Amino acid sequence: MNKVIIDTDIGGDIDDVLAIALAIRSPEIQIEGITTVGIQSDRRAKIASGLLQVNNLGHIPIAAGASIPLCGKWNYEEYPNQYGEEMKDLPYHSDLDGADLMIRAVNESPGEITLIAIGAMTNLAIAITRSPEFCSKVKEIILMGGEYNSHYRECNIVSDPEAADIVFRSGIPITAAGLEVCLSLISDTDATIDTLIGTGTEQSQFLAKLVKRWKAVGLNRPIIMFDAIPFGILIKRSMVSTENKLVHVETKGDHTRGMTYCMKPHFGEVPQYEPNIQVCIEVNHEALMELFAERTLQS
Ligand SMILES: [Ca+2]
Repeated sequence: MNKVIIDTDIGGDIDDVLAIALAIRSPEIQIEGITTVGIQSDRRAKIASGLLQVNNLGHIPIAAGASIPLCGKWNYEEYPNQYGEEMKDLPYHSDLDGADLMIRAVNESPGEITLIAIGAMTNLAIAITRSPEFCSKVKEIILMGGEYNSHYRECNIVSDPEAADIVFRSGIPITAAGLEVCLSLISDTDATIDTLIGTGTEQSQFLAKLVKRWKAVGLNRPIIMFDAIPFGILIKRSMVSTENKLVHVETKGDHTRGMTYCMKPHFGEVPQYEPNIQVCIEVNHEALMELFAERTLQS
């Protein structure tokens, strides 16, 4: 059993809520709390609350976390498009902010909590800087973010590069899934809505409504399940293969701010540096999407 805190920008892209639904339906995962990040983090918390309510999991604490990044302005803004007025009275049972909910969880279960980071890493960075013992008490971080074999400013990093930099330098064991291993995790949007409606559970009706709202904002692309990979890793680590790399987050460049930069030897020399991250280089997309369909769409 893996105890997790899920740190999410739920409500922007649709994969967060679908991936958290996968976690809820996975006996390998025990959710100890959910923290939200991004513009209108309180509305995001209410969307998470809606998902927990339809699963009778209203006791799990949710904290509305950082709504601005460390540098004070989002480089990338995405409002929670799946929020609806019917959610306005949904409760979430935590007075803590995102960082303090994480700190409390690792203090209560030192060495046991995996932090799943599927949004900008602002809450994580605040927890790391706020609590001196935090890093030594976290079991590991599994995150979706960055791009490790080409140059691209991936959303979760570019949203708050300073926060990602703090996380990548923290010394906490990190496994990262970059964009390059996510793009084959595709689910047709209309087929997903049809399947969810056909499944007929309270959760599937809730998810169908959210997918329809997301579709209405007009991204005009299929669902890409970026955020399912960290949960797939927890469910079955052999679903991915990884390589140890030293990765820096670029925080200053005119054109490169928010990129992840992998150090690598170019002349066959022995690297003189210590890796800080296990980077996913291959993911069993078929197995993960099968798991997603079985556990999230059809139950
Ligand atoms: Ca996300």
